[in-house]
Amino acid sequence: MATAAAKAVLLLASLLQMTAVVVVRASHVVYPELQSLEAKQVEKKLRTGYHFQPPKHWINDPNGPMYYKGLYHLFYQYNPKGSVWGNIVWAHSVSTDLIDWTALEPGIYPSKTFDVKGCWSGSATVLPSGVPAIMYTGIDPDERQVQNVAYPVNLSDPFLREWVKPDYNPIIFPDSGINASAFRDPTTAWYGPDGHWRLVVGSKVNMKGLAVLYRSRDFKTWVKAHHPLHSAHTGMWECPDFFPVAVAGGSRHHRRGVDTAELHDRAVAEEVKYVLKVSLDLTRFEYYTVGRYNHATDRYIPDAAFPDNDYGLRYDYGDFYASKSFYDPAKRRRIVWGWANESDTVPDDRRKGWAGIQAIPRKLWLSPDGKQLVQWPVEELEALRSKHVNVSDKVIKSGDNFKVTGFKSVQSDVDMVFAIKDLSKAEKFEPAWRNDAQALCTRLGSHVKGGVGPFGLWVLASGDLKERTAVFFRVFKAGNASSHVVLMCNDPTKSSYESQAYRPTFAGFVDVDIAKNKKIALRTLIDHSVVESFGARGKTCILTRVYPRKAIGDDAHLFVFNNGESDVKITNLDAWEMKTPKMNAGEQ
Ligand code: DQQ
Repeated sequence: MATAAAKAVLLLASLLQMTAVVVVRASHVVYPELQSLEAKQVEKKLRTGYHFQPPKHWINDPNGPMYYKGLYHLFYQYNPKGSVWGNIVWAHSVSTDLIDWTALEPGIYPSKTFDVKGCWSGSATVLPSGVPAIMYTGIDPDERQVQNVAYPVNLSDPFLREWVKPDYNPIIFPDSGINASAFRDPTTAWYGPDGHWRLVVGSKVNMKGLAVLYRSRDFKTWVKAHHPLHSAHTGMWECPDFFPVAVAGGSRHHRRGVDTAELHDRAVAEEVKYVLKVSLDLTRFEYYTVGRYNHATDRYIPDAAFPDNDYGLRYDYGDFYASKSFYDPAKRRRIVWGWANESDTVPDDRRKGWAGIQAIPRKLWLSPDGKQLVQWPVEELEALRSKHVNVSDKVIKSGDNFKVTGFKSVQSDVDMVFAIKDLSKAEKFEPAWRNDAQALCTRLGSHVKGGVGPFGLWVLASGDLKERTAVFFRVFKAGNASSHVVLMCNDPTKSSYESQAYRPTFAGFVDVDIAKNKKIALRTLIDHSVVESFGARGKTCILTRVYPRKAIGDDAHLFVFNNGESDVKITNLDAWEMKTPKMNAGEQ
C-alpha cells in the first residue's frame, strides 16, 4: 500500500512539473488552461489498433455499458475539446460484436442546472419493462455531486441516440450527513423481494470509504438507508460495482453471468455470491471482495478469505481503473470494462492529441474453487486474429532467449504455455512479501537472476533489446518445500530508452498449484502502447501502457526469455497478428 500511494504521489509530481496551473478536483488533475485546447493533430505512432478509443482527445471511465435491441452500448467520460481531463460528457458508441465500434453523438452532456458543471460516471439499469435508465452524477452550480436519471427519448431506436433528463432531477441529493464533493458514481440498481429498488453511491467519511445505499419504490423517489451496504477504511470509494456471480460448484451455471435483475429470485439467489468492487481514489487501484448479501438486512459481508483492504484482490494489477461490469443477456455472461489511462506526460498527451483507452472487454466469472474472479478477453476478439505462427516443445535454457519470427508482433495476440521440469531451484519465499507483490517485482525485476524464473516474454522489444517490456513469472518455494508461490510481473522500466514516463513495475500473485502440473499459461495482447496480460488463464491480469521509441511498427519484436537457473520449455505458443477493427469513425 505504501508503495502504491508513493507511486501515485510520484505520478502526480511528474504531472505537476509539466504545467503551471493545476487543480485537483475529484481525483482527476485539472489543467484549466489546457482543457479546451483542441488537438491540432493526432499522432498515430503509438495509437492502439484494436483497443477501444475515440479518434482524438481525452477519455476516462467506461459508463453505463448495456445491451439493447441487438446492440452493445458503451458510454464513457470524454473531453470533446482537448486531450486532458475536462468538459466531461458521456460519449456514446455502439457495436454488434464488442469489436467494431461506431461513434454516435454524446448521449449525456451538461444541459440542466443539476448537471451544468459536469456529467460524471454512472450506470445503466434495464427495467423489467425493457426500458433502459441511466443514473449518473451531475455537478450542480454549487459544485455539489448529485445523482440524476435519464431515459431514452425513442425506445424503438436501437441506437438510443437521444436521452431526456426529467425535471424532477436530481433524484438523489447529498443530505447533511454526506460530503457533497465525495458522492458519486451510482451503480446499476437491483430489485429486492420487498418491491424496492436499491442502488449504491460511492462516498467517504474521513478515511472511511462508503457504498451509500438508497431505496425506491418507483425509481423516482429515493430514500437513504440507515446504514451503507458496506464500508472500509480505504479512503474515498469511486465507481463501486455490486453484482452477483454464479457459484460454479454445481455445473448448471458454470461461468454464466447473473443479471442484477435476478437478485430477487430466490432460486437464483441461493446459487450466487456477490462481488463488491471499489476504485480507490487514494491509490488509483481497485480491489474486490466476494461475499454474501443479506436481502433482509441489506448488508453485504465479504467472505473471510477475501482481504477487505487495499491489498485485497484486484481485477488487474496494472493501469486499470474505474471499471464497470454489465450483464450481457445475448450470451448470458458478465463483462467488465476498465479504463486504461495513459502514463506518459501531459505534454506528450497534448502532442499526441489523445489520452486514454479502454481495456479489452473481459468476460468475468467466479473460479470453481470460489477463491477469486477469473477474466478472459471476450471470445469475439478472436475474429481479429490473422497471420498465425506456432512454436512448440522449445526448451529455453538458463540465461537464453528466443525470438519469435514470421509475424508482426506490434499488434498481436500471443497465447502460450510454459512447462517447468525442475522446481528444486526455486528461491525461498518470505511470508512478509505476501502483501506487496509490486515491491517484490520492483526489487526482483526481469534482469535479476533467479532459481525458477524470471521467465516470460519480452514484448515491444527493439532488435537490439535496448527497449523491451517484460511480462514474466518467478516461482518461489513456500515455507514447506512442497508448496510454491508464483509471482507474475510486468516490468516496463526498459520499455523506452528515452521517455520520461512514469513506469512502475506491476505485479500480482497467481493462485496455481505449480507443483501439480508444472505448467503455467500466459496470454498477452500487444497493441502498440498497451500490453495486456492474463496469467494462468485469467487468474491474474496486468495491463501496462508503454511508449517505445524504437520498438514501433515493424521494429517491434517478440522474445521468450529465461533468466532463471532452471530451464523452461515452451510447450506451445500460438501468436497471431491482429486486424484493425472499425474503431469509432462516426459523429463525434
Ligand atoms: N471519474 C469521474 C468520476 C469518478 C472518476 C469523473 C473516476 O465520476 O469518480 O470524470 O475516475
